[in-house]
Amino acid sequence: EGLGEHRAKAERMYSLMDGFLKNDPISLQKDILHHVEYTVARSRFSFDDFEAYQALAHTVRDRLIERWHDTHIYFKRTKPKRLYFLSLEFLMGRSLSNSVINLGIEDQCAEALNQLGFEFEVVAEQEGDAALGNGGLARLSACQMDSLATLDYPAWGYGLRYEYGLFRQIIVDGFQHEKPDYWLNFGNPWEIERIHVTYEVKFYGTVEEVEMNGEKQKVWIPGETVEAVAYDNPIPGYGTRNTINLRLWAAKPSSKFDLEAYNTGDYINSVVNRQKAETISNVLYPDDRSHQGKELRLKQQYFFVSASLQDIMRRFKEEHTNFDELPEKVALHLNDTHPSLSIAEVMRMLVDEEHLGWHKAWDIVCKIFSFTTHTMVTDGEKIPVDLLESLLPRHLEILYEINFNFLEELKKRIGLDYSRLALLSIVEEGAMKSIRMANLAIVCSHTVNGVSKLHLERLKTKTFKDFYGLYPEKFQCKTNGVTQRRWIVVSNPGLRDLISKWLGTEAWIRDADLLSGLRDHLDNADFHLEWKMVKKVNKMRLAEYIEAFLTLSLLQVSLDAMFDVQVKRIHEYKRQLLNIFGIIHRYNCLKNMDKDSRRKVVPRVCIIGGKAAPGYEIAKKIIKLCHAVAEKINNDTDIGDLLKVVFIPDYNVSVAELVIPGADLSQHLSTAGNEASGTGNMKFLMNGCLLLATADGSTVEIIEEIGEDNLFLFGAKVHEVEKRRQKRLSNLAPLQPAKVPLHFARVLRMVRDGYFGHKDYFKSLCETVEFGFGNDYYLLTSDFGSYLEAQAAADKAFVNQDKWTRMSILSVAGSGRFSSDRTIQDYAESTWKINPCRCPL
Ligand code: B1H
Repeated sequence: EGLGEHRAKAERMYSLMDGFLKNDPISLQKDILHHVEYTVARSRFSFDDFEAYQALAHTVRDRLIERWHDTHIYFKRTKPKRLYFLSLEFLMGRSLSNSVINLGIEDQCAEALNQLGFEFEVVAEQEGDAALGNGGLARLSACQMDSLATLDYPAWGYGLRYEYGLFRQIIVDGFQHEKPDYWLNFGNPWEIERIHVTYEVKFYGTVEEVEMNGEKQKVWIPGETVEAVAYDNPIPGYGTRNTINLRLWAAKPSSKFDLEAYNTGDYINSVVNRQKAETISNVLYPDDRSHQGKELRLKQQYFFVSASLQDIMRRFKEEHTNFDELPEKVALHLNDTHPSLSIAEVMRMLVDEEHLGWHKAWDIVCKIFSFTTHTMVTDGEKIPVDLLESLLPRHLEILYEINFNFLEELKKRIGLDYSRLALLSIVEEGAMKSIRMANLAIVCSHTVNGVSKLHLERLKTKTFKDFYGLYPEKFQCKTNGVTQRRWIVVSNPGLRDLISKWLGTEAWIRDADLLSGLRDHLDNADFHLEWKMVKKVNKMRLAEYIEAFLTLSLLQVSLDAMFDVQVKRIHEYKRQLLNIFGIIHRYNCLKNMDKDSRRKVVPRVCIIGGKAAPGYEIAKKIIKLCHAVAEKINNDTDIGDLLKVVFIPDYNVSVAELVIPGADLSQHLSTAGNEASGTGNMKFLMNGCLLLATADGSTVEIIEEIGEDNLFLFGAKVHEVEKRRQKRLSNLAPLQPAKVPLHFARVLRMVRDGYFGHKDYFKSLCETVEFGFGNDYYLLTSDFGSYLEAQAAADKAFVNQDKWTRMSILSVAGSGRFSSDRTIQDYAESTWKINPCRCPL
């Protein structure tokens, strides 16, 4: 009876809806106008580009929700093993273009807008970036979500909904200033607030021992409760109905918050205190590659971990009764060490709340976690024990117990070798006792992934050498990749059309290996012509952008010049300083040339962009130096179009979408052995931009695909770096300035002596590469000569446009391996053991 009633109700409701939303231009127009009037609350007779964006975004959102519902109903019905991708950072950028492309409705949307008097590109430009992450690691998460959806994997992303994303960079007088990125200001149509999906997250308090069924049990009596509210972000796959979920948590004061204070009558203070809860998810930490051990950061991490795991466990318990099934149904992936408190939290849930007993719980935990590390350095994330003790006392006990058991096991294997035991221990003793998060993640995960072959090699032989000795089977390589949907289809429509035309298919958008088919046309003159035309149009777009924001300096750039680009976070190891020194050297050469020689020079536009962490002084000085050099060179009438220097402010995902397709040459200058992978190189490669790079990270594998002849390689190789550092230090005692190449010394002296002004300010920057001071840890001195040679080779190749175009075509043709689809499929098959689960149409 109950069932019959339910069915009748369902049928009546279904008949009220008229099927799925339609995607023809007229239906889209109706929906856009509907949203103009009822969502944006503007008149359909007068709305501007931004309001058109909002209305179209809601129109697209409705369609996303439809597929997203179907996908989840389908997952629920088929109960596949699910992957939970845990990351504190996702750098999603804009969503509109990506969504309409993945939904397959771009032409219809463009036409619909057109008939309403708007232009799709202009409307799409209205959207701000979602910048909930710092750099490569965070953008990688975003690319991987796109691949997970496209390949139909039953996956969820979990993250934090920061109210302030990565700071906006503004440049005043050549100096970086940080402005808050309050990105939710104008509403966010791409998220769905789930006010009923909330969990309590607890902090502080004490641990007590109680008797339960005659056994002693630990219970955590927390001191503070905060509520986590879910915000769901649909992630559509391309060429599939599957639309997966990225669930981001926001902190809200709990209804139970501070009950005490209410009762004692301190009403005002208790309301004020409630607000403190919200600060947890307020702001993203802006330090790429460094960890601070601050309480708020730890709170963020646990808040994220606790809410996600409660959600995951609730879903598991809805479908299953026995925790033995957990490893067959749940894969938890740790994106770097940032979410690795998850390990202690799962133990706590299974032992304290589900009463499984330590050994059984441990057995399960060891089967469900996988871990990817993104760093080359040994000195990873550490959490001071003091902080943990007060914030998460029960977790600290659990971590000690995990470590105790691990060390006991270890003693059986390696004996009482205390110095080795100390190195491997999860707990670091010493002045500041702390938990080594990487050690924790390695011990408890079934797989430890490196992000390039070179990175994995480094992990095995250096960073985690001792762990590799213990668990060789855990260590695997999953070379990073980027999604060709965003990095070609969205950002380079000209190239997309050209590729599809010459391959005779769009199948490469789901299968990037097909790009190799472009080699068949390597010698076709028409193909070359069209190829060059696409680049020219993209350069024009970029030139307009540069000229628009640099109107004050009236900078004009020539389209015949080589657009030479280095965009990425500013870091000493990425050696933007080497680039600037190279530019100064080029300037010196030009100044010394006669008219005749000048005519043969390839004009350059040197473009640099990137953010420095707010507390990273040297990185900030690099930005200032770049501006100081630009001012000198750009205003030297003697130089004219031959050399221009541009700093693009506020580099982010949407700026990258404009800059990368317009670049001829891109620079990836990290001292070999420092860039775990690098992913910018892959994006430039896919866009037919030639690389000038060191043999570091994933560049080594790019060389495997396209051959050394198709990029400009320079600098010390990984195995040479240590030697050179040693040599450099042995030079210290009797200083041997003669060893410094003349060109390098001259450039350095110009900066040092104030040729570009700000002599005092640049002093400490110069010292980083000087002997007796910073000792040039990143080897700019010894790589400078080789760098200049690579630059000369690039100039030479550019003169021969035929050759250049061939190299460019071969770059794109060889980029298939660097699709995140390949990475994700590899993870799915060998690490997560999940299968595609394709929602029927
Ligand atoms: C990478 C980070 C990172 N490695 C800490 N490590 C952060 C560390 O906010 N934090 O605390 C944020 C980011 N990011 C990068 O990951 C590597 O440097 C790149 O080489 C690599 O390509 C990228 C993706 O694997």
